[in-house]
Amino acid sequence: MLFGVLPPRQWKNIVCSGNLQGLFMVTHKYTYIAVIMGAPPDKVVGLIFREQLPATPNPKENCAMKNFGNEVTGVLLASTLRELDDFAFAIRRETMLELGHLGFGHIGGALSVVELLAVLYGSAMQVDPSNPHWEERDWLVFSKGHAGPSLYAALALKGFFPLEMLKTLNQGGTKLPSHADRNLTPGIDVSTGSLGQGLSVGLGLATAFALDQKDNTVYVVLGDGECQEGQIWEAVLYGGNAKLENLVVFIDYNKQQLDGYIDDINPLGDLKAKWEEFGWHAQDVDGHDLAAIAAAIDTAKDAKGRSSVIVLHTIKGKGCSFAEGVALNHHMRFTKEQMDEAVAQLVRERGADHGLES
Ligand SMILES: Cc1ncc(C[n+]2csc(CCOP(=O)(O)OP(=O)(O)O)c2C)c(N)n1
Ligand SMILES: [Mg+2]
Repeated sequence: MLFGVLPPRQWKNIVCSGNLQGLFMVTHKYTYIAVIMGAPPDKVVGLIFREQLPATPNPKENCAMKNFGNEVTGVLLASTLRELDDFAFAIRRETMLELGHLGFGHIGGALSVVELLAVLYGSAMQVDPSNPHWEERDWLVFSKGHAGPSLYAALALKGFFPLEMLKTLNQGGTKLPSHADRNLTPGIDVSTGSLGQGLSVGLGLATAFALDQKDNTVYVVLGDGECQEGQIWEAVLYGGNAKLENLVVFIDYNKQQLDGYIDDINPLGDLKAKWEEFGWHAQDVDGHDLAAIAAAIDTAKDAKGRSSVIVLHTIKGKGCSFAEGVALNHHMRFTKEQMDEAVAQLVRERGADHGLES
């Protein structure tokens, strides 16, 4: 734990005037607890830096932030984080109920990206649920389209369509097919499911927005198994050279693909180092840490002159008792009772985490 004096900075999400000073402590590689003088301490939970602090800052130096050459670019409020936490919980719960209603589906890969979806639709993305084709919106290319169920849950909770519709998942005449389809579902920008293509689509979109001098940001979500596709690496080469500041790519590095563990089939190794080698601004992040994801997106958007990738270290099947930690959890069959029990367990564990009675 490290304390120091925080010099005045540009704050994005907090109103303050005069010479702002505060105390900070380093508790995590990416997330920093701060007490801002004059602001209720429980309101500020994190500061967002342009670059991360050194892994082991010297506590003997009573150092100000500037000693690390870091620039604070934003403040994460407790209320924002609480909202994101509630949103992530709701997305996970609705995804499980949605799949439980159907009795089978891509549960593993849907649940590993829940926190990412919560940050994207809860704070990062500019979208208008009442006008899905709003011209100024940010675009999401959900390249691992088989994880559609959690994206549908996020879109429904955000208000793009009624929650009731989730019960029609993958059934005849539905607007919510197994894989994402832009012609059917409000809020889906690009049809996906044929793995390997989404990064190329995202690069094309980002290039077009840049040429048109538009402010839209393009987000792309790739699977780790998907990164074994040849087309991905052709696109990584182009993306490194194209230096698209309006593009943020995520890799859901859940270490599992369709039929087993990545390391047993075709290891990907250090993805951050590989993309960096191709010229990208790259970050490794805990993909279930909401504050870390939010901070990483902020840092990515501030990375000048480079396209950005965020490698999310995640757990396939996260939060579902019969799927998490299971080798073959890519596509599973389950009974409604099994899923109801798993949802009940999820609710109990959340209660325990929050110090509530179950
Ligand atoms: C081009 C192509 N080949 C094969 C498939 C079948 N397929 C669907 S999901 C999947 C595994 C994807 O693994 P990963 O990218 O790690 O996604 P996760 O399920 O872990 O999210 C495969 C091979 C496909 N959809 N597209
Ligand atoms: Mg995977």
